Amino acid sequence: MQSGLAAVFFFLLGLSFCLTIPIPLEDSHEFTEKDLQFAERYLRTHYDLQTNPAGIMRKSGNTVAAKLREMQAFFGLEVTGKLDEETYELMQKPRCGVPDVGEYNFFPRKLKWSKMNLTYRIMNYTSDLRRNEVERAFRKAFKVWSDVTPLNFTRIRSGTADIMISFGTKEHGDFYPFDGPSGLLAHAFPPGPDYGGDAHFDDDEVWSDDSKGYNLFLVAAHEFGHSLGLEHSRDPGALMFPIYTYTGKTGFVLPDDDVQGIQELYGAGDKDPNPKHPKTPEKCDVELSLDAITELRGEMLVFKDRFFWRLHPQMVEAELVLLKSFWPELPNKIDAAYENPIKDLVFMFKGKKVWALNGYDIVEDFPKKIYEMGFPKEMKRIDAAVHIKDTGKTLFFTGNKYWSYDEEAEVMDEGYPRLIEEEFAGIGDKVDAVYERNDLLLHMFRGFCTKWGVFCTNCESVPVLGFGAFAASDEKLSQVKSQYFSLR
Ligand SMILES: *[C@@H]1O[C@H](CO)[C@@H](O)[C@H](O)[C@H]1NC(C)=O
Ligand SMILES: *[C@@H]1O[C@H](CO)[C@@H](O)[C@H](O)[C@H]1NC(C)=O
Ligand SMILES: *[C@@H]1O[C@H](CO)[C@@H](O)[C@H](O)[C@H]1NC(C)=O
Ligand SMILES: [Ca+2]
Ligand SMILES: [Ca+2]
Ligand SMILES: [Ca+2]
Ligand SMILES: [Zn+2]
Ligand SMILES: [Zn+2]
Repeated sequence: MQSGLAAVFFFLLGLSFCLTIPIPLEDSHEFTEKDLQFAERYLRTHYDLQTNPAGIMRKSGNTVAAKLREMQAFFGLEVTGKLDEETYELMQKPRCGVPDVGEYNFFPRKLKWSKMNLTYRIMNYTSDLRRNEVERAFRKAFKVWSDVTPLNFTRIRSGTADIMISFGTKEHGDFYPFDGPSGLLAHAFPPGPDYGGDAHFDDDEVWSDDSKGYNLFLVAAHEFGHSLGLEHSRDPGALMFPIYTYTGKTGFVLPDDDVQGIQELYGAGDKDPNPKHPKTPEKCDVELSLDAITELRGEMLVFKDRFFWRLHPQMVEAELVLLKSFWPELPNKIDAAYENPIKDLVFMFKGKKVWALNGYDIVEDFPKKIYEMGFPKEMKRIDAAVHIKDTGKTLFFTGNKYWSYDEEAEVMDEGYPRLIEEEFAGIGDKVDAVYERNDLLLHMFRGFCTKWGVFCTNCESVPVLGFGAFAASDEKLSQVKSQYFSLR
């Protein structure tokens, strides 16, 4: 008995010198001690990683691995249970301080207010914005939720409100301290008495009413979702997704996933001014059509509305992310995209504009107008684009025609545009998206692309045209075509 206690005591003593629990690592990556401590803290804050001695004694590595797996599953990453570059990158993104695992939400699930008239009070302000800007941001944020529910929010200036709002830094009165600039942005408590419903904002952030720093309205709208009883969503398009993405200055519309969530708790209101709530695309939706496809440094990106799927060559599952989370300056939806691997650039098209991207960065002098590439001035948009590595040409599809662009000379080839129907008989007279795959075929998409093997294992792709055929005679071209069309 005595010695048992002593053992525990010494174990605890040992603990205080051993700051980091072993974190399983992906072999090829190197992390510093500081990185590992950061990762551990992240898992403790957001995934209820327990650092109690009993847990460590029994299965230290397992617990961390399990939490890593939980996190990777939440964000749709490859689930390895090991810390890899991608997982670590995600940990560093600015986010909400509320944990992602429901059971750890300090409280039981499905908490909600039992009344529809709720009050809020702004206890103090940030110096980053004028007072009326702060008030407007909060009013707008509450309206996001009252528009789709019977809830009413009334601001009071004294006394105790249901939702008390304050700005604080580091330790600020609860046991969930903030962390200085970036990292945790804010947190809020689910419905209940006292702290219940309250929302705290980290005043070490720079708050704004536009794209600078963090947009107070967007973060507040998310936090008030917690104040009303919502948990984090795995849907990267949802407002309740835990990671911050600036989605543009005007026209915020609450995504469908959040509407479903809040209406499950409070029902629908009768005054929704904008009943069109964007849905997040699903890759196996039988009615899915695509906006654009391109490669980017060995990954394939498949664009649809505000999103794209990332497909790593070694990964089974495609990861869905918001376009704005990668390229905040790009529009919310694009028409066409292609990669020029020699220049290490991806070109994206929307309307009459084209952007050149080097990784995350927009190349200087872009966006440009597409007529600067040689398209007629009156052309309104490009439907699809693909770069053929073998020939150095890029094909642009627009309406029922296509063009060939010489990447090296940076001019349009003579003799174009030609009719799509003439050269690619059978595909129809319009193309949504096209890409060249390692199988040396152009894959072209039009309308619903329900049969695409890269996405759904029970689907098959529709390969069209051998790429070598571009340099070959017309005779060869038609051979290759008929061969592949017969597969459909
Ligand atoms: C809620 O407040 C509104 C006015 O702010 C009032 O008309 C309504 O009766 C109140 N509802 C309840 C249930 O108290
Ligand atoms: C919300 O407020 C409006 C206007 O003040 C009122 O008509 C409505 O009854 C209120 N809703 C509830 C549920 O109290
Ligand atoms: C705002 O109020 C909170 C809670 O009362 C407090 O912790 C914090 O220091 C205050 N912040 C400012 C900027 O006054
Ligand atoms: Ca912070
Ligand atoms: Ca409260
Ligand atoms: Ca398109
Ligand atoms: Zn949150
Ligand atoms: Zn707090």
